[in-house]
Amino acid sequence: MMKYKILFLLLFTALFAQAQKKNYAVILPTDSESEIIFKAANVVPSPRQLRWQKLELTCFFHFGVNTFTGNEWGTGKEDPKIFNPTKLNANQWVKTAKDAGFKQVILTAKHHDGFCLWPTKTTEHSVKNSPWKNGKGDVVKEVADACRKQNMGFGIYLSPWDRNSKFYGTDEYNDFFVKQLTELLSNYGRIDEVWFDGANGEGPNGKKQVYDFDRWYRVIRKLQPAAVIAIMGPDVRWVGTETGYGRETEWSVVPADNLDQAAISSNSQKSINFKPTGDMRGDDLGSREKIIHAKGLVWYPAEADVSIRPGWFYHKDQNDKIKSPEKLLDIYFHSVGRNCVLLMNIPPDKEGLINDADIKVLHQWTKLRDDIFKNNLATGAIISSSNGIHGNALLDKKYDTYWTTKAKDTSAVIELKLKNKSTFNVLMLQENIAIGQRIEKFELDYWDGNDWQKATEGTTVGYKRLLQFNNITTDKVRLKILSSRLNPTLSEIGLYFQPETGNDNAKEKK
Ligand code: FUL
Repeated sequence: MMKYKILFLLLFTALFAQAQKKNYAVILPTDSESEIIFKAANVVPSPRQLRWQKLELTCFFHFGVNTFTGNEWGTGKEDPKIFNPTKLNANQWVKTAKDAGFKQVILTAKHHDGFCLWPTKTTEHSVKNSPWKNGKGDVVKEVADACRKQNMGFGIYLSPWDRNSKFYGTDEYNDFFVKQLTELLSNYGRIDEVWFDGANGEGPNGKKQVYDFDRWYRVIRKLQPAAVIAIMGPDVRWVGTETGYGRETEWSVVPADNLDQAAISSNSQKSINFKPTGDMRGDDLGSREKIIHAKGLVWYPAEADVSIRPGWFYHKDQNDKIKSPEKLLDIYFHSVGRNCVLLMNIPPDKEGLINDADIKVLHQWTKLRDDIFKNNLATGAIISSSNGIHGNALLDKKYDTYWTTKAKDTSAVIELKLKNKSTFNVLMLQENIAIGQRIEKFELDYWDGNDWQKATEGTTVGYKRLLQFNNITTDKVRLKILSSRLNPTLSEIGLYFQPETGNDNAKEKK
């Protein structure tokens, strides 16, 4: 009986500790360095951030008047009559994305030109004044419905910078923007991501607009509480380039010094709202050196955006400049494989279809990924780690179960005796970020018959880490976790073989 009481108490304490975890931490002036590191190791994603991170692959659709003018940034003076996709088929867009492994799409409901892809009540500058479907069409609805039908997430891009609205530059613009947001968040079912672009080309003598971000966030939280707010928003950070590459060391916990400390302390919510300020482009955002001087910490994970083409919008003369399948594979390794979510843009053409040239590349890219990741050569390995527990969780294909160390040790060695002698050149690791991001340094060694040799090494892991290295043939490897902010966790481990693709991937290999 006593045994059950203790078990119950332990379970209750564990659940309580879990429920206590937040996606931010307040740092007190009296906190020591080790207390700050402990706090950082216990910051976790909010449920909406965790759902988003698990998507790995998300897809952008840039579509609008620019598709018809050939511009990248419209002026806002375009005649709505130019918008006339003759074969628009949103099911084809979403199917193309789904077939390539994407889990969610984001549509440019309004780009900087202010042209709205839905028949909004807020402006005449929209599809309702275009010849497309005699002004009765609604691109947002067609894409939202296609996503629902094909079980894909759906998000919207609504550009804060609006070169058409007569309100831009006045207080009324915030009311106008809230009305647009309200329409989009009320009439199209579930919205999973709201993307606020930071771009503004007004220049020093242009219109000045103060965006009421706090109000916008409140509207989103009220109407679509599950949606993440990206870029100029509190949930998802812009990785800092538009190349699709994440940092070698990518921490999801970063300083949040612009947070209102008093508000956080009294905040009973599980996650907070804050506007990103400061430089998010540096090489190092979350190392010990960065966080020990912080006043607050926040879970703020990176999204790596990139276009499959040179431009964000479709231009016919770029049909032969689509990134190669090998380049896209390299991007995959350095975005998803570096603790980021990839947001890849595939712009529909003037007819309103994803072009065959893009589809062809996407098929080849998907095949390259499948060929590598279909066969985990660690499957069936015998796992041992002297100071670790739940080793079997590493190969059970379940993200939520995880290996960790017994007495909260911050280093460990995990040995894998492979089922067969195998040749591999890719390592995959996944930390259980629902517990926190902790691993700071690791190394993979292999047994060459006489001794241990280093295969590769890395710093952060996070949701997913992929490392490529030269071919290794062995039946025994060991993963050394050399440094961690608290007891490390690992959900999954994988060893894969990447066949030579004849590209210059090798230079990325270690
Ligand atoms: C940028 C914009 O200016 C581009 O046109 C594009 O939408 C990209 C995703 O973000 O800031």
